[in-house]
Amino acid sequence: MGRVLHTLETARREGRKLLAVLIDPDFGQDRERLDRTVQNACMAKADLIFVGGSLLTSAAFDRCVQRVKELSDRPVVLFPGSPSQLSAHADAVLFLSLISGRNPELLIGHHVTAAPTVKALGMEAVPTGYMLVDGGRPTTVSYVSQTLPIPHDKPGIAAATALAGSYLGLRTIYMDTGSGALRTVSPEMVAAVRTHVELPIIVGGGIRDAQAARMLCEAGADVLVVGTAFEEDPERIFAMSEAVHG
Ligand code: 1GP
Repeated sequence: MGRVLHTLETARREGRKLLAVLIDPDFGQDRERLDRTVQNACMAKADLIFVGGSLLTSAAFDRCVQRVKELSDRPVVLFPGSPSQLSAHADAVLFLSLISGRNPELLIGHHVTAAPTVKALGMEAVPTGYMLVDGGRPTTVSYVSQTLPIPHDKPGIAAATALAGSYLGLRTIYMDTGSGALRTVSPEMVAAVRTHVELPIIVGGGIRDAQAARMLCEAGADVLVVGTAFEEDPERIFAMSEAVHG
């Protein structure tokens, strides 16, 4: 088993909560802010650094991953929006199947394109069931993926989808309302998924403060992913890390 999946499963077993700081590669164009975010993530003992986005508008993806890796003593994990978002500088890639959607390219198509490169790079692939949940407004991921998010108030659909993902052999479930969402996944939905699967549960989208982080952890999330809040203010990493780890 790879190091990142091992980290997730061990934390899940031991009841330790993890914080992942998400770096949008376009945001990485601002070198000073990127450096500060990664340095703060390390100082605050964030557990993982994710790099990726549903749409890239700059050509600096590989350079961004390289810079994050140079500065970070944390595992660097790709969270790719497309097969072009692979880099030899990362430690692992979330091998995402968008199981809440019915877009065949995002269920299995892109994976076929990406698999030989992942193998050639010798990179750990973490089999991940990605579930997009309505977060109050359309996000880049819902637009780009052309998929319908799971309704915010339907925890039963999320639980059934996650359970199907676990029967298919996926090793972790990522519930996301998308970057900059107005609402996070509800604690009720996280709790419903928690009762149906033993897998590590990753939750992201719209997490802006320590209180939201605590509620999601108490509901059963194992890993919280935060991007936008730290783009706005990299100093928030410290309070958020305390909330997740405390
Ligand atoms: C998006 O889960 C991530 O895919 C993080 O979302 O940018 O809203 O923190 P935010």
